[in-house]
Amino acid sequence: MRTEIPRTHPRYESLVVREKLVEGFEEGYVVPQGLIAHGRGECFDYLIGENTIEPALKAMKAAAAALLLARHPVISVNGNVAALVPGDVVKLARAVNAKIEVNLFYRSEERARKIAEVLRSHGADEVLGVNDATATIPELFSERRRVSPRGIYVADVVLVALEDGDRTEALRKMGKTVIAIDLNPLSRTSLAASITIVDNVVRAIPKLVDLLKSVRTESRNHLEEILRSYSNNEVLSEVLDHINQRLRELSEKLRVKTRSPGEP
Ligand code: PTJ
Repeated sequence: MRTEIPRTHPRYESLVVREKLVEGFEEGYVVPQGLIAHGRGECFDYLIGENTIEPALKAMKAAAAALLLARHPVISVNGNVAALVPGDVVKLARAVNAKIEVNLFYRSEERARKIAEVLRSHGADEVLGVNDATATIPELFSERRRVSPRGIYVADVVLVALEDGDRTEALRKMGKTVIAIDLNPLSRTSLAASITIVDNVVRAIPKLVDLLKSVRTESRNHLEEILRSYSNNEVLSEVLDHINQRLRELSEKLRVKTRSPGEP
């Protein structure tokens, strides 16, 4: 870590996460826009309470079922994800036999290579999307359209984090199940994905790996039932209800504190 953060600092965890992104930026694989995106995420994390909330757990269960039932699952990795959770991405890929593919909004071959190196240094055997991003997602005009013909292009289930709405919509149009991890329940990605986990990627991926240990023992029929009964809109509504209720409670607490003792 470039800056030593005192362990006693009340926001130690959050500051360590920031440092990881700054390191990735200095090493040239996180883009400056990634730092801005993280700040946006932090703001939503404050609103949900910096915890994995019940609707996120519901979405994770559906995500675990979708990944276990998939024939060609792929985990898509960008600069921020590589900086924050490289080891957990490798663990998740192993747990569900998924391929890992680098896919970038601000694509350069040098960044893609660096991200693949980071993932390999955390144990990935194979990383797609570097030198082989020769297939194209139809109706998508950003650099994210470039994908591997052995990876995202043929995947039936794609897990994305800190994603943009355009690609999520384009992947859905291709008939794929998209699992998104996004702290903003109102983003186009969150609204367009098949399953949205509204949680910080640093909590969500390790929790998903953990959850898979129990979900993987379920029968195929039961996994299919989990997916059939899942409603992403319902889960997103529950996230908004959670934020709404939390803000009301916080506001009430402040009101109580400001009342003088004799006041009704
Ligand atoms: O590495 P590249 O070139 O692919 O670029 C990556 C970024 C993140 C810059 C690019 O995908 C981008 O611009 O993303 P957006 O459109 O800013 O969307 C990022 C979304 O992720 C926003 O909805 C944020 O609230 C959310 N977010 C930010 N940090 C986290 C997060 N969600 C989960 N965990 C986080 N730590």
